[in-house]
Amino acid sequence: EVSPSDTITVDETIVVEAGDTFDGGGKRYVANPDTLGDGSQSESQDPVFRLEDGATLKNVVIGDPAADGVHTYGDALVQNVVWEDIGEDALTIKDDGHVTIRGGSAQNGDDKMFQVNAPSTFEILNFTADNAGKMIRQNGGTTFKTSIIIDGSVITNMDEAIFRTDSSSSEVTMTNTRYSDVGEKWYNVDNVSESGN
Ligand code: DGU
Ligand code: CA
Ligand code: CA
Ligand code: CA
Repeated sequence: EVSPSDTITVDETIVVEAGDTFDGGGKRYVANPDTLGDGSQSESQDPVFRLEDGATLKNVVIGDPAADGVHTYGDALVQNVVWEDIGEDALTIKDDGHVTIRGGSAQNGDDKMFQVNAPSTFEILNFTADNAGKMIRQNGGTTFKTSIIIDGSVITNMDEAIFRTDSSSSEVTMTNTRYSDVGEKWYNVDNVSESGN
């Protein structure tokens, strides 16, 4: 891996407007801890990137501190994004949509990596996930349906699970993925389909 030589401190959330693409060119973006957040478990932090409906975020390294990571509002593509040290969480689905993460990696989350707060299809393709409490958490107590698709990924060192939900309608399909030390793997997930793992 080549470490980015350019690091950009983000003072105010970078908004990628509907349908637009933000290409970071491999540069590292870090949160200003005084304005966005210090990457702790505080729930009052702002995201580094906010993706409006149809936005694409690509070729970005999110460094430490990562505050509240990336928030999506609608459909989004997150391609070749690396979280070097997850903040409160790495990415949150804030509004209904089809969110795709393609390539990239995330590591070192104290609790959640991906937080699902709205009905969605969430595809995670060719991704590397290491060291967190859980990789994906549907917001506690919610009963909407989310469909998780994981393919071609490598998942290691989750204390609790790959996916945890409280919703009996949510589902996960995982294919062609290597995993180890992922706790219960599926925590309260009623609908699981797996092959080639
Ligand atoms: O118990 O605190 O949704 O980070 C509820 C949790 C939850 C948060 C939040 C988030 O509300 O984790 O998006
Ligand atoms: Ca949280
Ligand atoms: Ca961390
Ligand atoms: Ca959060």
